[in-house]
Amino acid sequence: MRYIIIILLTMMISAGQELFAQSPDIVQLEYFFDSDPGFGNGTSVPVTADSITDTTFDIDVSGLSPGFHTVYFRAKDANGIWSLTHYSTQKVFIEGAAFAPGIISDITAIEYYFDIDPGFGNGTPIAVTAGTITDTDFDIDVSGLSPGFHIAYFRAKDAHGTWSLTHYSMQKVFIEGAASVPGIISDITAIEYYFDTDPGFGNGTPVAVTSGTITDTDFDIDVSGLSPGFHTAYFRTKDADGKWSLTHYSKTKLFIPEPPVGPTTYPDIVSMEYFIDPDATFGNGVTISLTSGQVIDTTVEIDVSGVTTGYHDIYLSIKDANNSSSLFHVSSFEVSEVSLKALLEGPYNGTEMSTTLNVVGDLPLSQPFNVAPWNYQGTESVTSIPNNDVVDWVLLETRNANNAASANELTVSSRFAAFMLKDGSITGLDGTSPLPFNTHDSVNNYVVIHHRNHLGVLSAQEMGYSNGVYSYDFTSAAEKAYDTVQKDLGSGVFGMYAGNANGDGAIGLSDKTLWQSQAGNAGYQSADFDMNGQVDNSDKNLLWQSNYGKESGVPVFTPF
Ligand SMILES: [Ca+2]
Ligand SMILES: [Ca+2]
Repeated sequence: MRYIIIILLTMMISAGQELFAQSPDIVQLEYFFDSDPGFGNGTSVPVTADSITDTTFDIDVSGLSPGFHTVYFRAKDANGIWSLTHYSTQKVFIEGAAFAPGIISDITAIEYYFDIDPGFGNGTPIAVTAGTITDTDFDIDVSGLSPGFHIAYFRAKDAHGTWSLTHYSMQKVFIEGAASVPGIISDITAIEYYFDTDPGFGNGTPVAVTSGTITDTDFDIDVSGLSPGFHTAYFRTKDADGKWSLTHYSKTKLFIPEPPVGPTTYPDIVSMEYFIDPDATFGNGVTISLTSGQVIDTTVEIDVSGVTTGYHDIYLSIKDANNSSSLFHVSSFEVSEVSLKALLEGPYNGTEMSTTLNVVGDLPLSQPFNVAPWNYQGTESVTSIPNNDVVDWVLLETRNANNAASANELTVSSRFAAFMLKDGSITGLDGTSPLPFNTHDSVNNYVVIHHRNHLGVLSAQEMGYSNGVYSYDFTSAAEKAYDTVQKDLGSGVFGMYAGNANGDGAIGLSDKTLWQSQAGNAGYQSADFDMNGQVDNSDKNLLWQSNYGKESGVPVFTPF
């Protein structure tokens, strides 16, 4: 066999020689295998003396043992200096001496072992029929193996005594626990879990489990000790033999959020004020008295005097002990008024109503409707009648109904006493301001006006609404009162019928009876229909008699 090696050698300049000087000629070339026999003792290669040698030569491998060998080369120059020894990266492979080239030897032995190589020939032998190809099934003996996973390794030897590479089975051998009865699955007696890092078998957090070969159980895992971020939960079970299962993990990671940032305690709230449609600068609102604390639970009366009619917003500004303030929108509200106008037939003189009872001081200072049939318990009262235009008290009701016909007493949404002035306008207790309207119903607002000795009237339509003002004028038409129950007072004005001494829904004989009992009396008398301070014949003859039989149009609930 010949190996052909091509080499190119350039002698390196030896120490002491001048740089760039002409290199001395190469005069000798030798090679050897594997072990250096010493300079000049290698196998010599013929070479023509030159400073650069480019030569092709055969190497003699006849004396080499089977296997891989490394070839080394070196050259000597005319000064007797040897070059560095080079080696070929291409190794020389010599087949086994006894081999007949091209003939594959028979496989004569197979052995296997588990996990740890006992050395060639020391594995467990398998019976084999000699042949160049061995296809054989065999049992492997696992009787000596400890519980757990094991890897089986295999190798074969040929007729020349050469071992194959060692192979291993990808399929691992699993040996159950020593106490197991083969074929019988032990009960699961414990489940445990842990997060992220294995604390060791038996050191996880235990889960209550009912013994059984199959355990299908839901359980809570305690994440209270976990740091923020993602965590993996691991689970495993233990059987009655004390063997632990493989450790499984949940593919769904747990995410523990960062705890909220900020102080766990807050500075006390030290002051509050409210604003209506605010100029939101703290200090410009209305101060709310409070005791400093973390939580303020208080009820505040909002002063809306001077607030224009219409919708408004209430804001609350809160300041804490650190002098930080916050503005909150609390709610919206409407300041509304009722602007009503009606006339009483009795005191009406063709132009306006008489104020005689007021002038002579007969008007009571508290609302007079706290008796039957009104039984209104309102506390409206004044220290004095506010002005000379006041004619008398009236009782107002707002009624929230789908239509006037169904606006009976069960639909009353608010009641309040007020003053009627001589021009028919109705005011609050100051005698000038429109009535504040406290009902929160913004639709279906009908209104009723009661008077102590006239027939009450119900608005035939809902009150009109504009910019917070609910208004209704009964005086412009008889039909402005529901059921057209108003008297024509001439000159295009209409008013409530007089003659109803007992204040009920009709002018009848009982009213005359009351007149009879009061006839001749002076003062604030229910039968003084013309309200001149005297109960006399003109009250009966001019008013009661002409209106006898009239009934109020104000609907009354009628149970069926
Ligand atoms: Ca009556
Ligand atoms: Ca009278």
